[in-house]
Amino acid sequence: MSRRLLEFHRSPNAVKVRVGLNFKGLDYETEEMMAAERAPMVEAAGWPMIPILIDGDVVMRDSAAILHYLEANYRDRPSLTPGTREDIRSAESLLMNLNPEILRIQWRITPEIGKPEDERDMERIKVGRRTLSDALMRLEARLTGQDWLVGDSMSMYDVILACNLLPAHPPESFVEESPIWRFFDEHFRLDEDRARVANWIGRVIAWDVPEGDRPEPR
Ligand SMILES: N[C@@H](CCC(=O)N[C@@H](CS)C(=O)NCC(=O)O)C(=O)O
Repeated sequence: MSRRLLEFHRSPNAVKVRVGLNFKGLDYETEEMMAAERAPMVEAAGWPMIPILIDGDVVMRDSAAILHYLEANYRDRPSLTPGTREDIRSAESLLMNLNPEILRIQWRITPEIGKPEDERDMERIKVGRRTLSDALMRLEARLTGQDWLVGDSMSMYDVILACNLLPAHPPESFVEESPIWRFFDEHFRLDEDRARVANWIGRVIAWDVPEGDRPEPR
């Protein structure tokens, strides 16, 4: 059975899906899409965005929906679903609180990324970084006594939130390959201020590597 992931390789939403597939040990091929040519995405899934997963006859779009799809349909594989209803609720409410703030900060600084360095509004960038660091204070505290958001193993909520926070702890290969990720590396890396959050992001993206280099699922 063929499984294909249409993606922009360095998109955090694509990372979420690769982490999910890798964690579950599901084989897949990736196809890099081009921002200037959206027809293949629209043809495959009826919208012009990645990630799109084509799993045999099933087509899924939207990273969180894809993770839910994998969880609901590959239950004999290692699980990314928290073990209790309380943990699911607690993780969902954490995401509901943090995600809008992360997105707001991202949107505020996005226009600066494309500008030549000497035209960037450095004050806006600094405020963005500080606001992000402040927004992560409680998460930093939560991760003090535990490795994962809820329970004692990685869940899809770790995958979603950690990948949304990739600008705070950018993967080295992304930084080497892309000016956008160099921007985040230079201005948004929070490894010192929010060390536990940074380490936790690292634990999640440790799954975005070739088979053989991955951790053991728990
Ligand atoms: N909610 C969607 C958002 C998908 C999304 O925003 N994808 C971006 C890449 S991260 C995209 O394809 N944007 C179109 C573009 O960059 O031109 C998801 O989680 O998958």
